[in-house]
Amino acid sequence: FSHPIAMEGEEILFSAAICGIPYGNQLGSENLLNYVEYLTALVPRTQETLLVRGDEYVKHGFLRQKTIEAYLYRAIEEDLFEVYYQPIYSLKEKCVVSLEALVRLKDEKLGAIPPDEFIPLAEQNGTITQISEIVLEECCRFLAKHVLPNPSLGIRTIHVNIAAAQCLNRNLKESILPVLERYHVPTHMITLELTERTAIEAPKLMLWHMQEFGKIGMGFAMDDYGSGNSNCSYLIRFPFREIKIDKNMTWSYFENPTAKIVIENEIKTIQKLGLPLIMEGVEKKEQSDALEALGVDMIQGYYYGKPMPETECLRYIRRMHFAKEEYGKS
Ligand code: G
Ligand code: MN
Repeated sequence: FSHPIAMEGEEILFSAAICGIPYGNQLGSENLLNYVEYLTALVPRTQETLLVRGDEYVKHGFLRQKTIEAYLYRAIEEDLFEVYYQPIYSLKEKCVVSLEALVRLKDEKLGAIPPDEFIPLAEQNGTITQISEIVLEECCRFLAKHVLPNPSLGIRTIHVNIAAAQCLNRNLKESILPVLERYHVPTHMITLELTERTAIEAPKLMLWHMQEFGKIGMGFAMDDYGSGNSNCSYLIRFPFREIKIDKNMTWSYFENPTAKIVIENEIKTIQKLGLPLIMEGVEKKEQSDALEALGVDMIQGYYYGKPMPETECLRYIRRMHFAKEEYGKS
């Protein structure tokens, strides 16, 4: 394998890995090949032949992944996902103006499965598309039942995350719009959140999607701004309607003097572009006050509320309005 093999005039280089699997028979023959894939993906591959050996820890990780994957399929089949809503607070209007829908998954035996664990798996095996459809449907039901009949709640839009796999589908709009229509939800009441990484996977198609959605009044927010690379090019290339600065950027703003300078400039750029800005991951009052002084429009983070089930979220918003009115009177 250390020399290229000539095939129809092309030189092809193969790499190989030898996997050492202690007690492989415990995994069952149907899992063995998957385990080899899992194992080799963990190690950076070079041209040289590698010996990859899985220990108990690696095997445990593999089996956990298998269990969660099986549960994902069951959760889709049996409608076991829950949608939580996290408030997005306007520092200018001093109230909650929108919500981000966040999918949650629990199991009696497995406990709460963190989204950081099941979302990447769902992205890998393609079930993310079905999960996103479930979340969108749930948001529309929530909007129709609680938000549309109660304008005094002040909720203008719900942010819904969309995945790269969905954006590769030219019929994205055709898969989203009928759901809104079924619940009589106006298009501006759903905002689609997209990470930098997603946007760049198929940039031409993404641009076209954004224009098509723009025509029907549906906007895109850039999610996790600052977590990918070549950030400012995204601002130039794509017509985002809103920018959400990643929570890690927010945290480094308050910890690292260099990050502070860089992020302050990013904020100014976004403001000059006239784009509304949401800072994520705000956990303390001092952070909220400092960002308010910088003219940041909106804040999302534990300080203004964790992701909550719908009833709790509605109660929370009403309590915030009540507190604001009481404060106004005094
Ligand atoms: O990538 P995205 O921004 O969509 O991720 C949102 C995730 O961040 C949610 O899972 C939510 O629970 C988490 N989150 C939101 N606000 C905070 C915060 O203030 N602190 C921490 N640690 N996590 C947060
Ligand atoms: Mn998001």
